[in-house]
Amino acid sequence: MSIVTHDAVHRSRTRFAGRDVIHRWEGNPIVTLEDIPFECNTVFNAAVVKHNGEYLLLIRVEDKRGRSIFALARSDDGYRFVVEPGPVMTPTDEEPFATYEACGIEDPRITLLDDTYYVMYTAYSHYGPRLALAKTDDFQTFERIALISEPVNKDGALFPKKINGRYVRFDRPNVGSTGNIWVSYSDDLVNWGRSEVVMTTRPDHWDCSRIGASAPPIETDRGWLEIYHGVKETAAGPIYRLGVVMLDLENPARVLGRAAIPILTPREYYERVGDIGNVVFSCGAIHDERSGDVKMYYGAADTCICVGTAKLSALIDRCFEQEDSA
Ligand code: BMA
Repeated sequence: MSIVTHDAVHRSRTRFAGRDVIHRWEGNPIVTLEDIPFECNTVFNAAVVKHNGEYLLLIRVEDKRGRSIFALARSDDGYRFVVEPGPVMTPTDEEPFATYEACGIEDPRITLLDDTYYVMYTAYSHYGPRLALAKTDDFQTFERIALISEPVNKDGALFPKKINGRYVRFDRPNVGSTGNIWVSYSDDLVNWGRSEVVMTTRPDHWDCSRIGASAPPIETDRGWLEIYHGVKETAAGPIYRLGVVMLDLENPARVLGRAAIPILTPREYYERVGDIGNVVFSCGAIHDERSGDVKMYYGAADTCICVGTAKLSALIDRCFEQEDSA
């Protein structure tokens, strides 16, 4: 008689997971509800930055009433994090932000640009999601700069460099239930325009329903490497996966190579089961120039945070693989 134990199932899942170019850390998940020292409902995803030698996660947490807020976690090694006792950023009472953050602040992305840490995030209200920008020196206080899009727009990520003297961001205006990745430019971080579509959903792929920028882009010698998320609507609901694309350094609306297959797809139990199952959703990655490793942080099933690694070179290669090798 053969008894299939949970361990055996888990081992086979882990082998299966080797298909993804991102290697999941064996200690995943790294932040769960039990790690948050204050009461809340669930843990979504996190922006990441290396600051004074420490890894910082700015974590989207849903409070007990159901609005998202941000908590901060610190780590020396990028794997073991300690979450600070209280939230560091919550919806403000100050206008004009208060009206548009009434339902919460979501999906932060941190970019270091000209010695300033910027946080681009989604301000959520009953008018719909729109993009907002704040800055911080210490990750304890956040100065709001501006609301920088109209609704419905999400997945804003600021580039770490100006291009031709202008600030650059990705965004994702929605058209009904679909949406594509766009790029917009600004002289002052407040007024944005010259918007252009970067890339669209692909009808016959894993990213056929909606796409959006995930991590702020990483500069490489082949172009801007962007880790993005793609959604496929199915009879059982959406599946969120992560993929990569390479964009021209001078003109990020020009796609140089786009991987046919995802770099990470939900397979593990903690990615399959949670508040929203079958979700891997990244808001940030750290590239270590010395080792060539990328640590990608991602929310799993809108319930916990995980980390996975890959060589930068492997992610770059993926962008240029031939479609028929998929
Ligand atoms: C997106 C964002 C993410 C979330 C995902 C799946 O729109 O809100 O934070 O992980 O949906 O629910």
